[in-house]
This record gives sequence, C-alpha cells and structure tokens, in this order.
Amino acid sequence: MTDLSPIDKAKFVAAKRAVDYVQDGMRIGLGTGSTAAWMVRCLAEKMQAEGLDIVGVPTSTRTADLARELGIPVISLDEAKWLDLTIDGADEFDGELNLIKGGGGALLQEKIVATASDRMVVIADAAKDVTALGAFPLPIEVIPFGWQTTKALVEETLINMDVLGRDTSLRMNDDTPYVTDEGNYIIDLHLRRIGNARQLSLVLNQVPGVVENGLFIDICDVVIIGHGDGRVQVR
Ligand code: ABF
Repeated sequence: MTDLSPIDKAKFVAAKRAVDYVQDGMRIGLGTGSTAAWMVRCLAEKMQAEGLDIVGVPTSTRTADLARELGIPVISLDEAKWLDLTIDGADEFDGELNLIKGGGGALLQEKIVATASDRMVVIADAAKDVTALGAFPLPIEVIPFGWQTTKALVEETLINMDVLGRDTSLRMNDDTPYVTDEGNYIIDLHLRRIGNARQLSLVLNQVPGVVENGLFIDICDVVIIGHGDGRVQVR
C-alpha cells in the first residue's frame, strides 16, 4: 500500500483499523462510498485469512456487488433481523460524533442499517472532521411525486431554522434527476453551517414527501480517523 495517494492511504488505514472490530459469527452492515469500499476489501481479506464465519448486509447495490465479488456472504437486513456492527463512511462528523451522510446517495439504507446495529463505526479521512456540521450539503431523500412542492416546503421550513444558507438543489445525474436504489430523488441543502442538527433532522422529516435526511444524530458510536501519513485516531 506504499503507492497510495495521501487521501487513499488515509481512507485505507481507517478502513483496515475498523475491521479489527469484526469477530467470528458477526452480522455486519456494509457501508457505501470509497472509504467503505476499502473496508469491504480489508474485511474479505480478514475473513479469508482467519476463516471467519460472517455475513454482510449491504447499504447499496454497489456495495452488494463488491461484497459478492470478493466472496463475502450477502444477506438482506430482514434475513439478518439485527446486526452486531455496521461500518460506514461519512461526509462530515462533529465533536459529538453526529454525521452528515448521503453524498453517495445511499443515506436511507445506510440509516436503516446503522440504526439496526448494536454498534456503528464510522471510517473517515481527517478532512471530514468539523466543529459544526453543514459545510457539506445536507442530502434529503424525497419521493418523486410532487418533488418541487416538497422542495419549496423544505425551503420554507429552513427560514425558521438555525442555518446560514438556505439554497437547495435537485441532485442530477447528467441531465436527469439522480435516482436512489429505492427510486427516490435527492435534494441537497446548501446550509453552510447547521446550528441545531438534532432539531433540523426532526423538522425536515415532518415535511410531506421527505423520506429521510442525511443527519445521523446519536447513531455513531466510534469514528476512526485516517491521516495521509498513515496515522489512525479512534474517537
Ligand atoms: C457513504 O460514505 C455516504 O453516506 C457518504 O457520502 C460517503 C462518504 O464517501 P467517501 O468515503 O467516498 O468519502 O456512507
């Protein structure tokens, strides 16, 4: 791994440290994103090297494809019923280990899987460490029906919220709306700084048409921070 760029080394070392939490017999939530992809690779290696009897519940079709390709047994969340551990990435994490997730468009399955786990371990490069959430646009998942009305209602809601910015944008995939694994759309909220993430998360999910938001409040138990020089911190 000496030929990795600093950012890839940071992601790799965090991912590798995270699989130390995996024990024989575990049911594991498998996250989405480039850092989580490193974790899936490290997990497959550990499973083979130690002959671990584990199963994975993926948080996206692309993670499911990678896990199967690497020989990790994949089952659905309903088959697993409950998970011992979920390891996933994040776009931002703050001092209380609250997160913004969803840059990869998988926030809904990620939040369901993380919540259905005894423990959630986040793996992230040091650039994701922030004093206040919000510099990264907050993704919300909305149903396609009446999405423009939903977007307008969300913007109205933001007027009374403790945020600096209030612009919103429909996430596009070239010239068509990005569509999630569940067939929904993503609206990104360009808030710049979120004063009260807990309150915002509750309020957003009350807006008709909003399925879920990318604020993970009181869900993450541990953050493993990777640095470009190979250092790892556990918080
Ligand atoms: C996923 O990890 C997403 O929720 C989040 O956007 C992404 C971070 O991606 P990366 O690890 O590629 O920076 O869980």
